[in-house]
Amino acid sequence: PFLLTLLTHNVFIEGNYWTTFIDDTPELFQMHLSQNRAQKLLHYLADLMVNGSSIKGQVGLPKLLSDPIIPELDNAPAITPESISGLQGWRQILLAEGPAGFAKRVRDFKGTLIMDTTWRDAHQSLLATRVRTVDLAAIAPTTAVALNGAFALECWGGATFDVCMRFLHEDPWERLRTLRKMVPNIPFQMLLRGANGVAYASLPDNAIEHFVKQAKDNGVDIFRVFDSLNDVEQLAVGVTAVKKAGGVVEATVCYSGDMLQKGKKYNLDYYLELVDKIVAMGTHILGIKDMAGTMKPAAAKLLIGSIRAKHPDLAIHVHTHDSAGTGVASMCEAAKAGADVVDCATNSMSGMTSQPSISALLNSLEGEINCNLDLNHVRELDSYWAQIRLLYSCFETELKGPDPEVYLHEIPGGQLTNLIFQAQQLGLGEQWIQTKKSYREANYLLGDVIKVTPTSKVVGDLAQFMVTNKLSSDDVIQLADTLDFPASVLDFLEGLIGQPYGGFPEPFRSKVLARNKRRKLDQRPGLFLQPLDLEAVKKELIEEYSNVGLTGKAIDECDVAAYVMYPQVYKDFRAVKEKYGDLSVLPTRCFLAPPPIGDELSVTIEKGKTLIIKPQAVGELDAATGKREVYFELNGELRKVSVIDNN
Ligand code: 3PY
Ligand code: ZN
Repeated sequence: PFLLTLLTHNVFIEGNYWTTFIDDTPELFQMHLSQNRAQKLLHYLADLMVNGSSIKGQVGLPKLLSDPIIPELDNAPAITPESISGLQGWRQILLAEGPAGFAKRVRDFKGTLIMDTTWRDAHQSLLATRVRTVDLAAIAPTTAVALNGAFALECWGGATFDVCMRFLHEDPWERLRTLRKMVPNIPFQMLLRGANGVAYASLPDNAIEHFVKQAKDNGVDIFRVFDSLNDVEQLAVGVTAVKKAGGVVEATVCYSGDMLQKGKKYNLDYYLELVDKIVAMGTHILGIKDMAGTMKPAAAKLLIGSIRAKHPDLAIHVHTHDSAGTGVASMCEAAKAGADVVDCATNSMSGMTSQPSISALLNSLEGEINCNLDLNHVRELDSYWAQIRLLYSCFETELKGPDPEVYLHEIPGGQLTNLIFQAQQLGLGEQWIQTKKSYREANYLLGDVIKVTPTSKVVGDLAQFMVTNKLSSDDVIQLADTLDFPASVLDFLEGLIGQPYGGFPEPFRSKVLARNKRRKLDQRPGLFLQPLDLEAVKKELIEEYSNVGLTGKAIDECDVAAYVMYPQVYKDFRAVKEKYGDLSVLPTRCFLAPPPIGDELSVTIEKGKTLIIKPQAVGELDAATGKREVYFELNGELRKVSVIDNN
């Protein structure tokens, strides 16, 4: 096609060209780029029309068939770039006063601030993390105005980094930069898995520092850092990285189980001791992360009240999931006991495995505690998310109400949805009952561990292994030196995820490790990893990708960080981008579902360059090639794409 563009260009046709033609005629190159991009997008759409969606986890089609409508806010400043750039929110305080000053101002605020998790944890927990950047960016300016008084938007990290590249075929760094430009006034928070970054196992310390620096430089303000075993050594890796990058440190305690029950391993004394260690390490804000939603209202009152009494000047930020249906009550108690910030999600993206509803919380605290938000704006903003929930309905699980069994199985919100989804494909009957029972048993077999990514995956893998092989807890103990356990279980027992509180279960650990010829680490795994040669990685990526196609861009530090975190996922992401171009420009309804024949799509591939695409027809199957031709009108011209029919 490049040659064709060249040959049909006027200068060529007229015959007066010269050797520096391409340099002197950049619009030609540009024209070719656009045509190339358009062709790649048509290829994606044609594939979708012939073979259907290949996005993992998708069951059926979106329930919203039109593009979502952006709500108007009553009694609010007009939403223009100028008015948004003039907004004064908590981010302006952070920029003016720095992380320590910001934390002090948060602590001094008379009331309880809200962090909205809709852009990260809520869709991670309810919609398999599948919400795309276009749908976040479309509502970003309205959000900047509606939630101007919020402590932060949680919008990055956790599973979003991996899922962006792996399933949505988009660049997580680009997402961060796009949203940052649109929301200059509300701090952005990310979830960092301590020494694991946003991956599932420890990376060398210098890789974590490099990743965190890019995150800070590209738009993250506040870093919630946790370790999946509450291992302080592991936690410190993330905390040190955030301090070096100049971010706000929110070092976090993971809350597991129900501390009100007698005889529990994780009780009030355990948490208070851990908080003391975190305070000694130095944190701007303390995070309390109840990832399974097992912190009952009375526990929230006792825990937050006790920390507040011991550390009157410490800013405290509390996170929960609503799996048991008590999230609003727990966050109300946390607020009353002295929490400075609590987490909620927009109403249509709240409840069950997600965070509690923001309006439910504001209404519950009305007249008692000031949360610095306008209830009407919160309601108006939510009408967008009601549509988005329908748009992504094909990633919903069959969870219809609260699960009070969460106090027994203690499965974190996001994982609960995943496990239900898997069991759902088998009918959600006996399999699901067994999974929950085995998860509980697997936790005790492993020594009653804190369960959150990645330890929750270890427990989940062991539980599924038990269900599949019909093993009871006793069987696992008896057969420990003969069974082929999942790799994640071996990694955990070796010490590759860190050191659990109270030690590893014995003799179970020794038996399993001996059979598998694995070491026993008793220090954090990062101490055994060589620093990564990041310059060499960059060179390798430049060599690999600098000549790839016309959709590529120069390799930068963000590419290096993405590759280091997820090497294969990054490579696959680049391959999909080479094949289809930048898919993030497609509206979600035709990213997930084939556009109907005769439909008209308007796709902006770059500023000022919009494609009008009309699918026209899908041709007959060519038995010899196994292909079909798909016809489109592109900006008024007929185009044809051949794709293999995989059906
Ligand atoms: C994550 O690590 O992605 C989590 O959401 C943990 O709760
Ligand atoms: Zn969470």
